[in-house]
Amino acid sequence: MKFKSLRFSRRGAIGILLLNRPHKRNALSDAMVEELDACIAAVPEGVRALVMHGAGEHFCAGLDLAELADRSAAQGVAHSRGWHRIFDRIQFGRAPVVAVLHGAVVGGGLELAGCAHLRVAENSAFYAFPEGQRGIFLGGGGSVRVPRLIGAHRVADMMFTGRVLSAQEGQAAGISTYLVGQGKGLARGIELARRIASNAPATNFALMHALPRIAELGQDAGLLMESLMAGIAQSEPEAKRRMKDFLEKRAGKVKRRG
Ligand code: 1HE
Repeated sequence: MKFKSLRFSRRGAIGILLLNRPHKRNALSDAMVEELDACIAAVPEGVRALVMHGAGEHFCAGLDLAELADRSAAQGVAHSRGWHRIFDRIQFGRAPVVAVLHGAVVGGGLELAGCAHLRVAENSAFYAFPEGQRGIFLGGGGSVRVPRLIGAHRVADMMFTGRVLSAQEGQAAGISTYLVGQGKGLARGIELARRIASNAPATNFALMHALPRIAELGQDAGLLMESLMAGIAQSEPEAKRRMKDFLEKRAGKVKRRG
């Protein structure tokens, strides 16, 4: 796959997607967002997990402000809906995504990171929604996805006051679930993606597609959907094989850490 602002490479079952516009701090131009869409659509069949990271000093500086030209309200809505469609395809695609975050993860960059299924942050990462200071609003799904990670009150604080969260604050708030040293993020991201890729496909499907929906449902409907998903997953031959492996002492136990 050849792109101008992205690079896609493959390591076995892992696909590695690099935001590759470092001279503009990986700011998301319309062309780059279209390329993201094309890249996700063309992920080869054998790729079972993706790692997304950014070239240069930063993960992503958000919307390319040079393109925020004279849009009418209707054009603004259409533009935002375009991002929603594409970011939804990342979140609800075929392969889970591990985002590796470093440097600026701001505006649309944080919205993009919010589409991923796991976030690994290097200690250089920082998070902000400068939209609040630029006189605009979130438009790439950030007001839906990021409050689910850190709460609407923290998103509002970041936008009202221009507050910037450090990597440590982002970890404590729930943006990342892994925090690693400078330059260690990609290796950790690939290691986690390999573990994800080794899961039964039905498990990864359930985690990507059922769990976020169940979490939004009321208890009755949620429990029913959980039962449906549980029934489907456990009836797969792969699940039966994995359970038999455990019972016949061929599979690893859960071990205490450290
Ligand atoms: C950009 C962008 C951008 C950098 N659009 N060109 N996002 C923001 O408001 C964040 C704006 N960017 C920054 O605050 C800083 O650039 C960074 C903290 C990300 C990086 O700082 P630094 O010192 O490493 O780089 P720089 O010198 O500021 O930028 C290098 C170049 O990238 C420079 O261009 P040059 O031609 O002068 O070399 C910058 O203009 C360019 N650049 N960020 C365009 N964002 C769907 S709604 C989503 C709404 C949003 O995302 S709003 C938040 C936008």
